Amino acid sequence: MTANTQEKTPLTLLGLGAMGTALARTWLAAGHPLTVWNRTPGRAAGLVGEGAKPAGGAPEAVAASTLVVVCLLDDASVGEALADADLAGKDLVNLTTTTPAQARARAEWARGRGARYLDGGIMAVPPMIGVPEAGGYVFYSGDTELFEEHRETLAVPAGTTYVGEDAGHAALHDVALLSAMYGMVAGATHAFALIRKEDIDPVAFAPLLVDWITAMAGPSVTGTARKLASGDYTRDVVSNLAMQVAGVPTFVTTAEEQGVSPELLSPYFELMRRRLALGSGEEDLTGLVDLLARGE
Ligand code: FVH
Repeated sequence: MTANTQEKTPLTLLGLGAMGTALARTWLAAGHPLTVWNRTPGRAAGLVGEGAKPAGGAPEAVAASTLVVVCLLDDASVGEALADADLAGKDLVNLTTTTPAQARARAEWARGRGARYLDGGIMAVPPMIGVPEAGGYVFYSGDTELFEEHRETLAVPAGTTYVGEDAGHAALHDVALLSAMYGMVAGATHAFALIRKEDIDPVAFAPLLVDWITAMAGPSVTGTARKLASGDYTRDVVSNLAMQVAGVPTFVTTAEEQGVSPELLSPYFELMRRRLALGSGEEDLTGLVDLLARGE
């Protein structure tokens, strides 16, 4: 241990998977007295060597500290793990990835058992935990007072970004950002497939792809946000929808020529065509947000 444990908030951590173990190490290194529990007991062994106190069961682990952090596989495992624990007077922080509705239901469930509740969505992978320069952080939402009281402790493994009282909003931010990531990765997957059978080195191609995605991401995301906020989708349009839809056959035909399935891009092109059919040719791609959200 590297710091004076007497000044640090004691806490309990349930779940010693890849993420739970990474979290635990940072609190131990920062000098927090830490009680740990994992369904499969063997996973606590290394952490006990680093100063963690193992609990015989989840109820015992919960009883050990006021601040209880949970990082389990999914919402069902949280319910199972805490089924027999006395949560009265506890500050429950749930870092398990869930849906917004599951987070709201879990907040109600915790409040009904006498606990304050904070939900978290981790925007990091385990190697980024405890490495501030890696840029990882956690979205938090739910009980503001709980967040403020434990802010310093929660900031030990990664940065903190509080997004409001609604317990579902941390999960919503988390899933929204990860969804955007999958869209980006899907685009890169298609791009690599296009060059796959050619004499093009994917390693040389990669920085071209990264630079292009990076250059496009900022203006595209910020521009869409501004247009959504103003309600005017035709202002400051750089590449209008009519021009972009006219280019769709080039993308589809190139995929055919390269023997690549267009299945990742086709749904997006279909949305573009539907928006154009509504008479939105002078807009950019912002209107597709409404097509998705309203199902027009
Ligand atoms: N690892 C990652 O890259 C991502 C980064 C972003 C956030 N996620 C979420 O974090 C939660 C935990 O993820 P993890 O990486 O620690 O996951 P695993 O290594 O698979 O460990 C799962 C732990 O959950 C325990 N567990 C599973 N089912 C139950 C149950 N019914 N009752 C009690 N515990 C359960 C499991 O225990 P065991 O299998 O060792 O007995 C592990 O401790 C997760 O929501 C990610 O989406 C990680």
